[in-house]
Amino acid sequence: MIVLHELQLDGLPGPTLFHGGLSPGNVASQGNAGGTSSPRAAALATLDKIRAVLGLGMPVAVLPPLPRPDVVFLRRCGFFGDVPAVLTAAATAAPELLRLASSSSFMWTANAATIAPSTDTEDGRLHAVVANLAAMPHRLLESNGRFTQLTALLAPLGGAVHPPLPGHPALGDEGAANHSRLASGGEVIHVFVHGRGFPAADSIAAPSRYPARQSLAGSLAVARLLALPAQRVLHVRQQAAAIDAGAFHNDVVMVGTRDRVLIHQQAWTDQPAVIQQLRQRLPGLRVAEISADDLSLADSVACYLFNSLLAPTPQGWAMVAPVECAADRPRRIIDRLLGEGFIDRVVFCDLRESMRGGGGPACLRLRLDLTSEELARVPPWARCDSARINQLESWVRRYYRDRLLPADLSDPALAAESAAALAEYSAVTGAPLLPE
Ligand code: SUG
Repeated sequence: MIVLHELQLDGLPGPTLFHGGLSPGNVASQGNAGGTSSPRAAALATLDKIRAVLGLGMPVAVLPPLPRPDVVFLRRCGFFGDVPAVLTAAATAAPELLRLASSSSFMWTANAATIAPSTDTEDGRLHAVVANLAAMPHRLLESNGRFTQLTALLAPLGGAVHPPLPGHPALGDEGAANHSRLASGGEVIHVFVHGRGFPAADSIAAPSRYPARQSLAGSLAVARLLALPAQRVLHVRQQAAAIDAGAFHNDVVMVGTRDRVLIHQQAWTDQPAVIQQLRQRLPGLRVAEISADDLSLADSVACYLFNSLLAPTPQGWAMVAPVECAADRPRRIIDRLLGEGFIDRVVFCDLRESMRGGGGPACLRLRLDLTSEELARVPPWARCDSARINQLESWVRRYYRDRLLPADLSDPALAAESAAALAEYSAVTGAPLLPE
């Protein structure tokens, strides 16, 4: 049997990170709209989290930030001249477009793509489908740069990287935030979770407050492109109540990998039947289902317990949880999971800036299950060890501001700092430099 190694792929936030309130249905994003951000604290916290994950014995790779502000996008919207002229004109005529163009939401790498390891696919190749992120205009802008980055990362491994699905809302796809690869007893199932069906044929009530981002049509297309055999695929519907409580992605109420699932009782439609089916098809699967009495949906969204990482390490299962879970009800649940042997240890991370945009530890990484040969072929520009972290920390301290307000986005000096930061990142690491 081929052994797979989990590589965590993290993406760094960029120097223009701000709190824009750009995501309706994301309670944290809405609540922090317009507040002061700290791009520097955000990037340093991501590096601290990576250091913690490396300390658990897991390999990590890192993607550089995407170029922001996205001047290509602004030019396509009719703003011309040099970069300062484009920024000034956009800030005056269409400040909302400048905010979209400046978002650092690519830092939530779980949304970058959906991945199927080479052991699971019909042609024996690793497949990746870049997410179109069509539900949110600021996130839609990530997909082209992501395709370039992931092709550069995965082509040397022999992987097939598929471009994003057409950016139409009917095909909305949010990547691995709505996908889990479960494996136990020699069987594998890829669980795809969607929030809405085909508009004309949807018999299940839609959420009433907030948008459902992941479409069934998108999930079906992604599963096809990943070349997964039908018996390894299961499509599941999110509960409208979970979306309406602020679970804009399934990974806000569930985390699952290999033979472990941690899930809120109100995550899925027909959840008892789906879990029973998973248990039957995956002998030995361990499911920790948390009742609404132990933690309400609203509290789950506030503390992001289910957005913890479940990390298979040489010393057993580790959980990397947000510091918001270190006390009270979520802490009692974690202690119970420790007592039951569902996890063997827990590490808490302070990811305040990311949490303010609605992203916890699991949002910040994309899981890649790789064979030893594939792992050995991860290109040096993406590999991360403690020397690379130290190098990136000093890079962040040189280029990232400690404070930023949305009003600063039209500052040409910020755009120049951002461009200089990316140029140096690429010069130092050899990472591909994307067009600005
Ligand atoms: O898509 N927030 C992201 C958070 C993504 C979290 N990822 C996962 N759950 N996997 C989103 O809503 C906020 C941007 C702002 O408001 O400035 C934002 O895009």
